[in-house]
Amino acid sequence: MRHPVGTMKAIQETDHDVWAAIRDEEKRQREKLVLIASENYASPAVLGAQGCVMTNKYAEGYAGRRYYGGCQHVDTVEALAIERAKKLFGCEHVNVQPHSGSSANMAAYLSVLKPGDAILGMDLAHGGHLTHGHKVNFSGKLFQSYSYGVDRETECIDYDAVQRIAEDCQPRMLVVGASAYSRILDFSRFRDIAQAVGAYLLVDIAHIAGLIAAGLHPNPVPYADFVTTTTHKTLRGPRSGMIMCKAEHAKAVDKIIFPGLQGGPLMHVVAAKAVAFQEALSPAFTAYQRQVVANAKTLAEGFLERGYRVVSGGTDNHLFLLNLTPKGVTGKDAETGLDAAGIVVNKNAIPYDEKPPAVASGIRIGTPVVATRGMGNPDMQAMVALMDRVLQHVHDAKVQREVKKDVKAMCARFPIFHAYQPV
Ligand code: DSN
Repeated sequence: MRHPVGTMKAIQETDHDVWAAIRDEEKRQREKLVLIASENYASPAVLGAQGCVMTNKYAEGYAGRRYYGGCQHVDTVEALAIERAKKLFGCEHVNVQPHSGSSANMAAYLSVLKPGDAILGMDLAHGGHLTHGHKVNFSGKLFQSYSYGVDRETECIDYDAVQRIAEDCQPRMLVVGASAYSRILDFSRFRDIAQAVGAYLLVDIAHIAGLIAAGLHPNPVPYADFVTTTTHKTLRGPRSGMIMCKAEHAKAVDKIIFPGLQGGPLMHVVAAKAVAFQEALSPAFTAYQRQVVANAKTLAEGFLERGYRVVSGGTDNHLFLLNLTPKGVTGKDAETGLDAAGIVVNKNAIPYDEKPPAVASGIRIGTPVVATRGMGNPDMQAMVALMDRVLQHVHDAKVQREVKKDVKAMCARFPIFHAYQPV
């Protein structure tokens, strides 16, 4: 091999089309302001591990109980990932093999439930997630699914209403967690509701895992039977998943992940999780998460000052939803207009939205990426001004071109590493 593992040069020489697409994607990430709440920029060390030779290794099973020879070194990284995850979250047991958050959730359900059992989760249309019981997803097809949402006035979870719904539908599993909810989740109250109806409690912390690791959001581990997460959002690791649980569920969880649902684990990704967890244990990571939260607050306040409607009136975490109805702009048009100006967000339904999801009345704004770039509160204020300008003239290409220039200049002041040596 002439090139170091994972270099762009090697790809360029063997596959120009893929190389060009990766180069363009890197440029896009460098030159645009990414405010997608579920995205982050992984470190060079995480990317390096994810592009390493461990992708070549089969390792079905668990350390010391593999179905293949030659697992000494992948055993080492899996043990490190487990040890570090336990330190980060204080869990009794963890399985680091789920390929994604969806796989982790499927495993949590199937470790203790049977098809047809009832589950109760947050409605996707109110900020929940597909895998929490949506009818188009395995979780809504395999199980009898029920949902709770947010209060129409406060736009926050109404715990008394959750309790009433739980008493009515008697779920075997209460599912907590969201992909578009900006407030602190009360895990102790959810645990009480689950206990009152004899349900298992599953908390999916995919969005807030980094905040929890840094102590900036309460940790559900002491309360929940199962805690699942992705590893690539606020946690800033590789694109993957993980499942934590009480010791009593350890055997069932391991068995359902392998051989129940998955074959060979992606050991290069497990290695990258170990690297990311080590990074997350550092004081720098806590400082980073503080900035994520501070940036979200500054952005939300900036929009409120300019007369925008922020769902629930503000944020306690890394994201918030803007309700654009009073501005006469749809989520879809806002997403398109902002992207043309170099600012990347996603259209998002607001609670009780009257528009279809493909149009939506809002956008979701999150700060993990901009904080990773090193941007702080003054930059957020500048960003509100730029976004406001685009949203006020959402179809105006001239405004978009002008803002794009400012965005590019702002991004240049906060360079990202090059994932690969530029060629
Ligand atoms: N698709 C993710 C998000 O954007 O929140 C959740 O899985």
